Amino acid sequence: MKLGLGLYKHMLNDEYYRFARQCGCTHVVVHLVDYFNRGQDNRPVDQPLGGLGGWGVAGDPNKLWSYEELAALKAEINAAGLELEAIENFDPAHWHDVLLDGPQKARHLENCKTIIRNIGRAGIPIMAYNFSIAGVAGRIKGPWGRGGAEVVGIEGAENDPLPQGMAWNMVVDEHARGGIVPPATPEQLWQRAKDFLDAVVPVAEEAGVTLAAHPDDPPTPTMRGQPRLVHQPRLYQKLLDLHPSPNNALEFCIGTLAEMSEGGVLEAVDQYSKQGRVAYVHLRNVRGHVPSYRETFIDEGDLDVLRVLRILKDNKFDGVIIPDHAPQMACAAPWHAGMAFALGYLRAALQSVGAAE
Ligand SMILES: [Mn+2]
Repeated sequence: MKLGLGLYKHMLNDEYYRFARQCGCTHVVVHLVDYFNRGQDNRPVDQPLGGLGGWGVAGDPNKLWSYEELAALKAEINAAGLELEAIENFDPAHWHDVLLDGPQKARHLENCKTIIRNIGRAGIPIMAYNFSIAGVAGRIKGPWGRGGAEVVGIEGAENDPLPQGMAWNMVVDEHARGGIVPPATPEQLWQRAKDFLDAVVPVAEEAGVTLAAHPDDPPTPTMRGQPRLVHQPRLYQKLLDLHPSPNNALEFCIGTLAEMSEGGVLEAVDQYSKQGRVAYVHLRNVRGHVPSYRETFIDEGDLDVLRVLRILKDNKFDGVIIPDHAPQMACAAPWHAGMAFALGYLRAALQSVGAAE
């Protein structure tokens, strides 16, 4: 297995690439969406949080990620001695009506296809997405970690309705004139996911790109009054079964699986890695589960990380693992310290199960 680091858009520079290499990473996963763009209460010092107004303002709806910029990014990362494994998340500006079943749906499906083609042409193997109306919302943060480290968690779902002009916990229309996004039924949400996969899986196959789905984080059955797609481990299977193609795969977030209320996280790791449908892994630890949990340092919490790695190894997963989130540590560089701690632990753990590369 390979060790990687996820980098937010503002981290795409040589200093962060060197930091990743120094921590033992061979790969990076890149976020091209600027989650922090003009965010009211969301600062770029940690994983994005935000309040009811969301993380920030989504990107330019008319400017898709071009082949040229993706190829240049890959070249820059390769020059730093790293591989670019995946682009994580579409920009809600480019595909919100795929999620909302809105009036621009046909155009937004074409946007997704164009981006997938550009990613494939640039030689980037994976496009990861999170098919979620409300997105990563409703989380709280406090000094609840070991030694008072700042961590995120939840206390119940945030079901204040999603206002018009928001999707995926970002602002997609700053001029929306009030009202709420009508709540979908779970059946409607699954139909939207099927419409999406029907449209993009053939394009991904042709482009040599693996599509990788993140589960809903936090995995509450609803968020902002909207249903969630993958909020129990078994629902990942339903998503895979919508399309048998190996290009329909998973951005396998084991921390989120551990937060799910039905449990069975180790069985889920076995079930999905055995099918060869895990594109890459988010690995972090957590204490508790929906409706109340806290993220923790990777060496504590409810999840037996060494057992997870042994299962992945036994099932011949040889892709990339990234730490996903880490607690903020008390020093001048809280994000770096948290990630370095998690990566050091993961590197030792991979060596101890005989799966380091
Ligand atoms: Mn994750």
